[in-house]
Amino acid sequence: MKYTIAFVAMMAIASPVMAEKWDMPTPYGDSTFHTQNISQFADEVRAATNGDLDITVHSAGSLFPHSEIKNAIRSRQVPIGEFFLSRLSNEDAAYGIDSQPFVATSYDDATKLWAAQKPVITELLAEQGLMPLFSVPWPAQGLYTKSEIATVDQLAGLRFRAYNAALEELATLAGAAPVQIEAADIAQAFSTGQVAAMITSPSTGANSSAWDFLSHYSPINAWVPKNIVVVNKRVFDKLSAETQAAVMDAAAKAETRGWEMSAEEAKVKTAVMADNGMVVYDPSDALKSGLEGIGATMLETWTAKASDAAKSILSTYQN
Ligand code: PCA
Repeated sequence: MKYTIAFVAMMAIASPVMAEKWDMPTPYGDSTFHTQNISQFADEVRAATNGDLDITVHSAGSLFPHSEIKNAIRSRQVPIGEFFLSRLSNEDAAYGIDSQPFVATSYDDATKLWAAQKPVITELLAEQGLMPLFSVPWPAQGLYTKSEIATVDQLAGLRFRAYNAALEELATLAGAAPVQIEAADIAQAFSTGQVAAMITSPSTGANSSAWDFLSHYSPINAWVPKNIVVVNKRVFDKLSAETQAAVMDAAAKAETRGWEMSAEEAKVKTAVMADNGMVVYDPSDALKSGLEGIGATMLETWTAKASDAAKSILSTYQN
């Protein structure tokens, strides 16, 4: 009896300070700047809450495969996670606008596009009980091949690594054969001959040692796609006001820091590829105009599928 009372009393004192532990899955590996950024976010939340909220990052799809992360947060299997935003484009075109070729191709464009996109996708995510915390772009996407590509025609017939529906569509329109492969599996897919070309950032190219299986890189800078960190709203709402403020504050810092890291990556990792012997060449006018033609077709398809809210992103961005 005495023990019980003492135990209950102890629990009453102890529980308000018991640390909340959150698992945070991401599809990307530890050497990815996004993963480093979210790890720092987790560290800052832990420090700001004196350990009351302890977030553990699980990288490289080790906790959930990429395709399941959003639904795992929705169903509260995990409270928080990171994924590639345009992977949700099958749910609503609004999620996919940052992966449409030649809509936003620089960080300035991407900043403007995110400002227009954020309110629309915030509302869509809220319908699923989700809340975005921050979003960070990858460097602009470039073309990786085994020889110099002068025109889009030269992509025809190539097995082409894709990471979302838009890239699959682009590859198909170029006459190539898209194969979906996660970033963490790139090196293996190339070395086993599953694919022979890809479009991704210098960041992912360098992190997967592209020079081991590819020789040419062209910074076509076709789009600037983003990752997003999302939290389950019900779980977030249960946190104390102080902890919520600490999370929001760390999120704002992570977004600013992440955009800076991304710009730095674009420079550093392109140099790393050149240092490792890859031929870095500017796209020819013919290649550019061929890709722009595909982009225009894709944007027509996107617009045909887009809701009024999704279309408003484009008009806000373009005005
Ligand atoms: N890297 C990720 C997404 C975009 C990028 O630059 C990938 O290749 O899967």
